[in-house]
Amino acid sequence: MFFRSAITWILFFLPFSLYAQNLKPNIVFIYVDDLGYGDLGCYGATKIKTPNLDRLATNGIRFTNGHSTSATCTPSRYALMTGEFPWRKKGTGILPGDAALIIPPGKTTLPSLFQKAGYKTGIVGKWHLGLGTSLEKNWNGELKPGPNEVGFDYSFIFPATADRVPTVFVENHHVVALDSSDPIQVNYQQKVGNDPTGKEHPELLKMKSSPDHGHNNTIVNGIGRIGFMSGGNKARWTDEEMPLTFLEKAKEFMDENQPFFLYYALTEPHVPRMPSTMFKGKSGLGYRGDAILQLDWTVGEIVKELEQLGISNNTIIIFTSDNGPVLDDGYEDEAVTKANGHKPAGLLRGGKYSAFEGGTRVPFIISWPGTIKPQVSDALVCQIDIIHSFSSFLKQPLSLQEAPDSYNLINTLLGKSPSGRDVLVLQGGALSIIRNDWKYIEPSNGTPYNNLTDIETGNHSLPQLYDLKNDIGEKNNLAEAYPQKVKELSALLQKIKANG
Ligand code: NG6
Ligand code: CA
Repeated sequence: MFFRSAITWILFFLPFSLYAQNLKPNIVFIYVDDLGYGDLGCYGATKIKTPNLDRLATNGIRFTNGHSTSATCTPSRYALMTGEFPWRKKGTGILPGDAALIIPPGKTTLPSLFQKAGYKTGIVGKWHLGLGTSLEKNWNGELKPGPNEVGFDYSFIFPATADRVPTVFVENHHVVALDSSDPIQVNYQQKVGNDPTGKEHPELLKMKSSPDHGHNNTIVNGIGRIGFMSGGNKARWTDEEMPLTFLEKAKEFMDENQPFFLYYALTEPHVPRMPSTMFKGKSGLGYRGDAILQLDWTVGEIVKELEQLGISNNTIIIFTSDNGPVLDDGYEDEAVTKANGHKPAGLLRGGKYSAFEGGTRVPFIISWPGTIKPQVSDALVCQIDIIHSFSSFLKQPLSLQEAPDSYNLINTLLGKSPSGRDVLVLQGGALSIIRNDWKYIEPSNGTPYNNLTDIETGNHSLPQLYDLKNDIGEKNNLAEAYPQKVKELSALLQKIKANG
C-alpha cells in the first residue's frame, strides 16, 4: 500500500518538480577582466590552451559578435547591472578605489530582478562601481550602500581593481579580517601613513611598474598600486591567493543558496598579473598568459562543483569579459616581451580603451547543458541586453524607465533565434554605432594612439566607416566612398543619444 501510494506520488509529481526545476535554473555569470577576443582556444588562440572554456563553448553557444558596451571596466559593469548606456550618465568612467556607489539604491538592476523572482543573489569578485555615499568613508566601519543595497543578498568583493587601494576584501558591509588596532586609511591625493611607495622604494618591488604608468604609490605584496593606503595589514590580500579565495566563496554560495544568481567577477587577466604559484611560468607567455590559464582552470572548477552538486543541467553559465585586451597596462610583467606572436584581440583592431572592435568585441559563451543546443551564433548581442532578456525569462516585466537601453534577446541568448540586435552603440574613446555590419565611429579629438599601452584608440578627427562583414580588422575607412551611409549612421547615433 505504502509503495503503491509512493509510486503514484512520484508519477504524479515528478513532471511538476522537473518543470519547476527547469523554470528556475541557477545562473553563474562569469565576468572576466580585460580578456580579449583572441585569448581563448575556442576563439582561435593557438599559443595558449584553454580546455575548460573550449569545452563550455563546444557544449553551448559561442557568440562571435558579442560585446561589452564599453572598452573599460566601470562603464561596462554599470551597463550590465542597469541596462542603461553608461555614456548617458556622468561619473561612470574608470573609478578610483575610494569612489562612492554610482548605482542609486532602489534602481532596478540585474540582481534585483532575480531577487524579485525568488532567487538568492550573490556577487563574488571585482566590483568597481563604488561604495558608500562619498569619497570620505570609514573603511573600518560599515561600508554602505554597496552591492547589498542594489540587489545582492550576499557580497564578497574587492572594491575597485586589483591595482588600486584598498587591497582588501569586503564581505557584505565590512572589510574582511580587519584588526581594529590597525585601522585602514585610504587617500588618492596624497600619501597617508608610512608604508613605502613604489616611487620612493623601487628596490622593494617584486614586479616593477612600467615607466610613466601610475602604479607607483603604496606597495602591497611587493607590487606598487594606484593610490595610498595605510593600516589594515592583516586584511591586505596576497594576489597569489585571490583566485582560490574567490573560488571558495563562490562554491560556498552555490552550495548554500538555490536557486541562485551568482555574479562571479574574476580579476584575471587584469593587472597586476600575479598568478598562483601553480600557474607561474606555465603558459610560457609571461604572467598574463598564466593568468588566462588560471581563469580557465577556475571555470573548470565551477563546472565540476555544479556537477558534484548535481545541478549542472539546471544551471546556465554565461561567460564574457568587461572589455578588450591590453598587454602593457602598467607593469613589467613580460606580457609584451613573451607574447610570442599571441594576438590577444585576434584579428580585431585595437584593444582595451579603443573604439575599434578590439575594445568591446569579446568572448561571449552561454551554456545550459541539456537545454541549449550547441552552436556558433553570429548574432550581434551586447551585455547590456542580459537584463531585459532575463526580465522576460523570469517574467518580471520592466517599465520603460527601467533598463532603457536593453533589448530582450532571450531567444538569441538561449540559441533559439539566430538574429540579434539591429543596431548597437559602443563606447571606446569615441562613440560608434553598428548597423547591418556597417560601423561608424564618430570624429573625436582624442589621441589616435596610446603610447603607454601601445593601442590604437580609434579616435580620429574625421568620420570613420567600416564594413565589418568584409573588413573585420577595420583597415579600410570607407567614409569618403559612402558619404550617404556616414550621414545615415551619424544621424541615427545622434537620435539614440538624444532619445534613448
Ligand atoms: C587605468 C590604469 C590601468 C587600469 C585601468 C582600469 C594607469 C596608467 N592605467 O587608468 O592600469 O587600472 O585604469 O582598468 O593608471 S579597468 O579594466 O578596470 O577599466
Ligand atoms: Ca576591465
